[in-house]
Amino acid sequence: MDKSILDKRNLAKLKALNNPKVMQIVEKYIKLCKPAKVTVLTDSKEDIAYVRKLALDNKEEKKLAMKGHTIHFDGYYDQARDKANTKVLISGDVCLSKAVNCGERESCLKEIFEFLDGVMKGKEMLVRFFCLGPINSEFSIPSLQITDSAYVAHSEDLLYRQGYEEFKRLNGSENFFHFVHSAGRLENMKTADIDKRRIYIDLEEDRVLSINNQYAGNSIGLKKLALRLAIKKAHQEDWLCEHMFIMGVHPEGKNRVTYFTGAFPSACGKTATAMIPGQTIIGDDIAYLIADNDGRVRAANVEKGIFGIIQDVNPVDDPIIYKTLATPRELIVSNVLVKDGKPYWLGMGQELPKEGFNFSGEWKQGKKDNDGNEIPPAHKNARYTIRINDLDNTDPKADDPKGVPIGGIIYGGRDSDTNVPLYQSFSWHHGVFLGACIESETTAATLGKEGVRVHNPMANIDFLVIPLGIYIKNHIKFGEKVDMPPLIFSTNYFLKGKDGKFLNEKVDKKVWLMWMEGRIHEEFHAIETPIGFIPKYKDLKKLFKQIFDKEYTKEDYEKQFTIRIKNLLARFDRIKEIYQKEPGIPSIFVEHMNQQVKRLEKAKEKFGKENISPFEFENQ
Ligand code: SPV
Ligand code: MN
Repeated sequence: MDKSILDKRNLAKLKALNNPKVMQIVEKYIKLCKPAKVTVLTDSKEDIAYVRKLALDNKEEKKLAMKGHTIHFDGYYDQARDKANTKVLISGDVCLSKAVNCGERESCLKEIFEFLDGVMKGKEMLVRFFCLGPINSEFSIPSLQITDSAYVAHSEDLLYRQGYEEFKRLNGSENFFHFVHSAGRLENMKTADIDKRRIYIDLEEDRVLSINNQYAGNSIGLKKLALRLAIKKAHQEDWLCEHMFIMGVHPEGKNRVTYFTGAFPSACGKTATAMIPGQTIIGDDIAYLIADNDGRVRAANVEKGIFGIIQDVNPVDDPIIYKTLATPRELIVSNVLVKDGKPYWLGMGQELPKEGFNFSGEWKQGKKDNDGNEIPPAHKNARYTIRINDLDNTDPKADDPKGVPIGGIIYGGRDSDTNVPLYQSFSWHHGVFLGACIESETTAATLGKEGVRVHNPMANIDFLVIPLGIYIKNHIKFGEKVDMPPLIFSTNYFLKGKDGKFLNEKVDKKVWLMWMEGRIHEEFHAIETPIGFIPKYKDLKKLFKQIFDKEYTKEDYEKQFTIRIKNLLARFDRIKEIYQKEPGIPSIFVEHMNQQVKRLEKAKEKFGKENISPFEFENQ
């Protein structure tokens, strides 16, 4: 190895790990990417500070007026996850699933290795070590990140636990993930060759290769790229790897905490749920779930930070995050509007300047892009990156190596006209069915058109690397393995009335949460409907009064909880069609689908109408 590229000091840091595979990987990508210089980083404060400074020196980040705050811009066409160019590499013609975007391994590797060849010429390669999950625990997965982006490496310091020491604990084992990323050729610090953006998931080598991008959902190895590798690992080792938050729910006046996980498609209220006032947060995006020896499900946060959507974070709707973003600390914001060193975003609760600097460069109100579309002041998918323990509501068990026992699982979606705001599944199996039937309208978190209704089982479809049938089977088996499976609930915060207005206030989710928590402790009865158990009016009325001192009317309840048979049947028709094309769907799932449709048809016949009031089910 050329000593002017990898000097003695950096080499020594690698050697101290005593891990031949780490050495091989680093050497391989030095040879291929041809960086001018390689810097190996440990968990030391000095090394972490080095990365932070490098992001500024490289101009990948700029200081904002508030101490510790920096701004990063992704390119104009690099503002969200690129689903089309993210592929799971498959050898031969193994049939995965309609839902999984696959590429032929050999030709994809050939392509991306060509793109990677010399891509770091004149640049500095950073070699970093992190740990997915709490360190030194059952959940830990050591991960090696190689990148030429100091922004990526800096973000990972905020988002993941340090892992250099974890690699030492590996004792030379090859059991780790690795990620190679390059932002590619840069113009004004933006990726120039966006048309050559590729993210290839190579399950055979437990690695992901990602090139020509900067947006964190594409670039940061440990986030959505590791999620894909971990889904395969979980499948092989009989645990679950989910696109879920973890939170502690604390009902008022009761001396207890009940932990929940929740899976919501991107930009559908997942972080907002985990941040409901008065509760505690463990994680907002990715969870590992294991069945413990006491017959319980335990979950741990894979991350230690939040890469959250900044739109609509304001003192009224998100007071805790707003305060964190408005006080000095180390944090990164991306793709917002900057004027005089201050960041501005959509829905922040104040008027935005008419000009400044944003993801399109110098910006003035009315500026249009090349396609003639007006450029908003800040991108809808603009984000903030913070440490979770910088929030006032961090759960004391956030880093517990044992994780936390899970009492409930919530599946959410964005649905304007079909699902009631809240219901509970009849059983674990029915709950798996419910999660596997999530349908949601697309958002700005992925490239492409917004507002299109798509099927998104367990909100995890974008990240699946195993056939959907196997994934569902794993969920079914997982619940059978434990004595006390969590109760499974469904929420929909986006139901609209005939006038097109939302039927619920944003804050109502706190009431739903307290009802779910109470159900786990057998404090509420419920009404049986064809889709599952829904809350009784009297219980919600009490909760609204207790929590918000608000009169919750019968009319509101009835509008929200009417069972919309026609829309539900249409929805299950759509989903049935998707599953009919999927190989290997477990028979128990098909059975649930058939029973579900039958129950809806029976109710339609019995009540002789398409929209049935919850009171009718209560009185039957
Ligand atoms: C999501 O889109 O689900 C996110 C952000 O959590 S990203 O990192 O882009 O996946
Ligand atoms: Mn996510």
